[in-house]
Amino acid sequence: MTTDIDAAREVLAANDRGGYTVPTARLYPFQWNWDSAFVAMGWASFDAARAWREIERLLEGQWEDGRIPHIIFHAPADTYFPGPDVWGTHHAPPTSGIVQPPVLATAVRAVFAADPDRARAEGRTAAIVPALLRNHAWWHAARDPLVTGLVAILHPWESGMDNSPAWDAPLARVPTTTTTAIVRRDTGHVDPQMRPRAEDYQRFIHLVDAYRAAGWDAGRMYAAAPFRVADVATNAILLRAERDLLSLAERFAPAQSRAIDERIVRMERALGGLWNEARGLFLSRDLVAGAALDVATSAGFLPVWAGVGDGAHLAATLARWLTHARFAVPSTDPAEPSFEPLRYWRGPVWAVVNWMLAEGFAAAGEVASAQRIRNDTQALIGGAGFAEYFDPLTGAGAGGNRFSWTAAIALLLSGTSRPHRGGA
Ligand code: 9WN
Repeated sequence: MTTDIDAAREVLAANDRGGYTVPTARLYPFQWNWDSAFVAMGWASFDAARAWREIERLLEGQWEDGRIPHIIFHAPADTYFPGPDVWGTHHAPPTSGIVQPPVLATAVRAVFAADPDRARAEGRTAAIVPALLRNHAWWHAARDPLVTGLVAILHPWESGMDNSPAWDAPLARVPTTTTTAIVRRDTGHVDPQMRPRAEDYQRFIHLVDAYRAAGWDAGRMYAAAPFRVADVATNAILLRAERDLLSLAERFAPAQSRAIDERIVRMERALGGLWNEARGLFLSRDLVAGAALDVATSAGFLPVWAGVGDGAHLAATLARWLTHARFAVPSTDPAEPSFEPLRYWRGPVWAVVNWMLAEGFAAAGEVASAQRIRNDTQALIGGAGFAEYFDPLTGAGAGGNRFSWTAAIALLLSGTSRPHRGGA
């Protein structure tokens, strides 16, 4: 009989394209940055050697300047738009030119801990840590040039929460004109009602055109950006990744520990400053308008994953949200006018966000909230399979299916690990 664990492993195996895992067939036929970090942790629950390959293949896309792009186009596929020709980054292998939430250092630390072959774990980690150090240095230099303690995202895709209602106001400022012809493929694979709207795509591609025109140079992109936001999720994820990198650096690059520690102190203070008492939640900040983005989204809980914030207060806010939804954690507060239960990041539950929140609440001593989130995530996957995301009102699965990061989270939540396959 096939168990849920076997089924989750089979999803990863089916999406394996030779050392990297696509998020799902057809809809996302390349390697995505933050997907791969979660997926590596999933692989590590039963095949640590494969987990290391996932990370190393992602790092094949790292640029000289340290950035790790959000998509690595290892092999051609015509089922996704925008492809490498639109990005025009001239990197080998081809990549996009924007980034995604930096979960990678957290994943490396987790794989390092999970690998039963200690000599292999030591060797692989020692080789990877310099790349992580360069990547985090890039984040601070390129995206926080004024040393505020908060990094900026320059495109909604960089948040990984593409059409979050928190981006509505700053995105409205971005023109809908494009020099690139928009030929969407996503709406041929899944219900257009669930995807970002046509106007969102015009603005997304306007930004790609603008940054391509800036030669993908970090400084010119930052200066030219009509969309510049201190995303609470990206900052929480980077702060958490800095803590994980510090732990790795203490062993593998002790001379770097002090610089990482200084960044942590700066980020803790700045992230704490995004707290909004009225909402009982953290809010992202529009760096162009100089104003808080006053929309309650699940990103606003994520500082708990970075060890920042009052866990009890956040747990109370979550409990209030859940009086309007059956399943934790909706990506937008169901009481918000912009809440849409099935449209991508405007309401649906995403397993990766749930996992980070459950870990964060547990570490903050909010055990009941952590357990509620874990139970709901397992119930959603048990009921609807490894869907891309889930309706928080009905539990229905939506978007793509046989999704890698959902399978990876199922493995992490199952907490079981069977003997490793081993091998190098
Ligand atoms: C753009 C792959 C990615 C995720 C993102 C999710 C979606 C891409 C898209 O799919 O974004 O990067 O084309 O919609 O929003 O979080 O990494 O699963």
